[in-house]
Amino acid sequence: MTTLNDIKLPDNSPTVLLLDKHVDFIQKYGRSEDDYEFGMTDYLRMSGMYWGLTALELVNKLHCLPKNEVIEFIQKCQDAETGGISACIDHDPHLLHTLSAVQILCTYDRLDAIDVEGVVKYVASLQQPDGSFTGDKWGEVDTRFSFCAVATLTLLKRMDAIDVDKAIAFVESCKNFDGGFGSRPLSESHAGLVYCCIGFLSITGRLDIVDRDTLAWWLCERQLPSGGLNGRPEKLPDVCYSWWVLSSLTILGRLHWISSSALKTFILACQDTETGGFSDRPGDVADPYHTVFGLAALSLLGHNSIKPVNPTFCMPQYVIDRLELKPQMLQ
Ligand code: GRG
Repeated sequence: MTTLNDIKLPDNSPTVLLLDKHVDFIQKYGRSEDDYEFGMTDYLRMSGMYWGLTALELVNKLHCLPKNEVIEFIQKCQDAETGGISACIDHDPHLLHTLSAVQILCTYDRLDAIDVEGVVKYVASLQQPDGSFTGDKWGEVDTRFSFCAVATLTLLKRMDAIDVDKAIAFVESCKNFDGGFGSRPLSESHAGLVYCCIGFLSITGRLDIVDRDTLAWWLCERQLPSGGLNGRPEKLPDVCYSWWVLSSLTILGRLHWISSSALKTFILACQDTETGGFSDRPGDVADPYHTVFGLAALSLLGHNSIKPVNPTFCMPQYVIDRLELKPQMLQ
């Protein structure tokens, strides 16, 4: 049931984690060419693979996916000319899918499977004179792409390939009076973009730019009476914001400012008891995107069946530890 800008959790909502069902859901998702989802998700298949694979590894079931097939698919998605990686074979490369592919390969410890220098060249080619990044050759600028660029280069240990100071100046210019960040200068604060900018600033070691208390307060105001979080004022709660908001609060050291128990109740209520997987809100159709961010948020809340997740990269913490990144990149 929907009330004004919030929902009421159904009385029969699940209250425990349905782990086996989620593993089954991810394993089966989009495997059949006859599936509606299979054709539907071509344009985001690489990120979809990152969501599914990360969800499985967080619950220690990565072996359920065909590792060699996944790696071969990534190799076929790297564009020989630009070095960028696409969502799907024969699509144009995009920064978002390039990051997803690098995240998958780091998790498998198989960065050697792609042309790493090609990726570095591609990311650097997307930086603009004002320090911002476009997502691809078509030129849309967004702070999401600033995050994707520095996250990719950090995982590849090649931050030297871009002008980091200019990149920081652009992200700083997207800061708003409420402490939040938008997609471009003067754009409305949005929790998804707050995550991108806080993640970016944690990687670049410039969290000093953030008005921590003002922003953490704005993030806490995202929690609604249902326990769920929205992405901006007057919007409905959605499980994915459990991740975008919680990861930001974790990086800012203010996770305890929201009600964890109310949020946990909301997240668990978004599980599909029949198919497995999580949906945006109770009763909606489950998908891998909401499933990984539901599980990752529960990990930040300390759920003991889920591996620790890194709040900046949304990858298992042990993978980030294995990379031995510099301390400021681990905040
Ligand atoms: C490695 C985890 C990870 C992410 C990569 C792409 C990216 C970086 C982050 C995405 C952040 C995000 C969700 C941005 C949201 C952009 C936006 C303005 C969405 C607005 O969508 P609406 O209007 O949603 O459909 P609301 O909930 O505001 O109604």
